[in-house]
Amino acid sequence: MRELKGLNAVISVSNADVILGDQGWSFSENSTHPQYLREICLKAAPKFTGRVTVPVLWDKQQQTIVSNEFREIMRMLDVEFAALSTHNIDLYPSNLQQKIDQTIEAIFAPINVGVYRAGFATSQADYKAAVTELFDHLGRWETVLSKQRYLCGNQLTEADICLFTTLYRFDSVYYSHFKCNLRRIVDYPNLWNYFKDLYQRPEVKATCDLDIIKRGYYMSMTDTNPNQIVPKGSIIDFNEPHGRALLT
Ligand SMILES: N[C@@H](CCC(=O)N[C@@H](CS)C(=O)NCC(=O)O)C(=O)O
Repeated sequence: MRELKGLNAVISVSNADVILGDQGWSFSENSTHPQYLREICLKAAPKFTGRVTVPVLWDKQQQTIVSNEFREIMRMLDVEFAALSTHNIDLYPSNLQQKIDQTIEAIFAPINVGVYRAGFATSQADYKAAVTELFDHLGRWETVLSKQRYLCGNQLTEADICLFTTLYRFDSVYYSHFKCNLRRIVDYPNLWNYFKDLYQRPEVKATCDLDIIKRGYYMSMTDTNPNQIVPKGSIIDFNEPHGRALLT
């Protein structure tokens, strides 16, 4: 969202280290702020003892956390920062707001969280329920995307950003590491072309790094992957033609 809205000069980014260690998220290559995200969170909430998660939107002037919730930060960058945006793009247009909210909600539990429910399941029944629901919902969006270019119609919206993040990791991480292996995204003609359509936007591509993603998952989760071996595949060409412009 930061790239799409052209907010790079307004909001800086500190990337956490790739591997999530015992002390939580760290910033070993950034000397401009504390080494651990927990220390940063404690500045905002000194009594906090809960999970420290990324992303965090930090207010440098007030020295506090604005938000640490994905969808809320996405909306803030899109709407609250609109006056500072250098790109003329609105991903939450007033005529589609209800549909966008419903779509984001509809994909969150079964898809965005569903892959984690499958991957972290500790019983066959929980795994089966999560995987069944996940692929059921992917199948539904496959049908929707056979008729329209984007999730909410013929323009890119916040809902597409939300689905993109899961689709990007799917074939290389969730399919094997999280056992979401009924199908790959490349096996769904519409989802796959839709994905490439989003990926091939320069602002989207600029934020993507599959090597970092793979190392992050396969090397951090040592209970499921104790030898920290990062698989070589999948061989995927995200730059293939997508043909989606025909739908608009
Ligand atoms: N409430 C947050 C949760 C974010 C979240 O779970 N982030 C993960 C990485 S994708 C994390 O930081 N996990 C660290 C941990 O669980 O220790 C949101 O939905 O935005």
